[in-house]
Amino acid sequence: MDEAIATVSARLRNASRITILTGAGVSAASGVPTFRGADGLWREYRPEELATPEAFVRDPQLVWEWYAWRREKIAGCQPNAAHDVIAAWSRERGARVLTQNVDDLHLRAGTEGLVRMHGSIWEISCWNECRGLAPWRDARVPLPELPVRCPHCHGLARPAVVWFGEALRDEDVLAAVEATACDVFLTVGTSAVVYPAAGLVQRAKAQGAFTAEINLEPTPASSAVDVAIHGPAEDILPALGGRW
Ligand code: BJW
Repeated sequence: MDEAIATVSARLRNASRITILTGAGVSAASGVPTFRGADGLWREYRPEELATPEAFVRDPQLVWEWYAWRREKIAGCQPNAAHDVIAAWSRERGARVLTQNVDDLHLRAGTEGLVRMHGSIWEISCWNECRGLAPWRDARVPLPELPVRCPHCHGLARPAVVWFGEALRDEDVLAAVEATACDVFLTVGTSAVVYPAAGLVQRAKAQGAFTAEINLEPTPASSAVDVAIHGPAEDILPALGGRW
């Protein structure tokens, strides 16, 4: 483990272009439930059964109750050491940060130029797109009414997040793909099963980047990266930065 940390640390020290892809594991130490861990379950549902447009059409009240529960949990969470190190690298090294997380903890830690590939749980948009796709921010906890209504057309509103089967915003995909042209690509705290995010590490490697994974356990990305470090992101990331 020490050798792997020293290797990645040296690569980071010498890199001009660093890109970091993050997933739910980065926020686990803050108390935000991950998706595919046992703590990701809400009532008897798996996230994959709720994070879809079909689930919302079937039962908007149920889906909104799940989001309201998550908003309450996240509102009580603070960024941890992993968010802090990543934020410092974005400011001091110009590292590009691509996150699949919707909790906004990277923003609260001060990350610059963040790409929120799956949107934000603190933003809402009109289900009928009555005024286009533009979301509005609503950080009220608890929300006064479920399901949430659009203030313009009074139809259903939805969380401004990307569900399975929905396209990511074009500008986010473009920014993420551009960021794969880098010297070091780190994939941190993600199970690496959800596309298009899961394909970015291979894209970076194909362009010559040094690639590394930080995760508690092996993932489908582990065999693709140059170095896989198995440990908590909130410990490993500070250890990497501490050697510069
Ligand atoms: C720690 C830790 C600690 C814990 N330290 N580590 C190509 C191939 C196959 C399928 C597809 C494909 N392209 C598209 C698809 C379909 C689909 C997909 O990927 N399916 C797969 C599951 C098979 N993708 C999509 O549908 C995407 N859309 C799309 O591609 O559209 C195309 C299109 C084009 C044009 C028109 C229409 C469509 C959209 C995907 C959206 C995903 N949305 C969600 C919900 C977001 C909203 C919300 O939060 O409610 O995003 S699903 C969920 O998974 C969420 C997450 O961001 C995402 C990834 O999860 P993540 O972050 O990896 O979390 P976990 O829980 O899985 O893993 C945590 C990890 O942390 C674990 O590994 C732990 O070990 C680790 N860990 N503690 C370090 N302390």
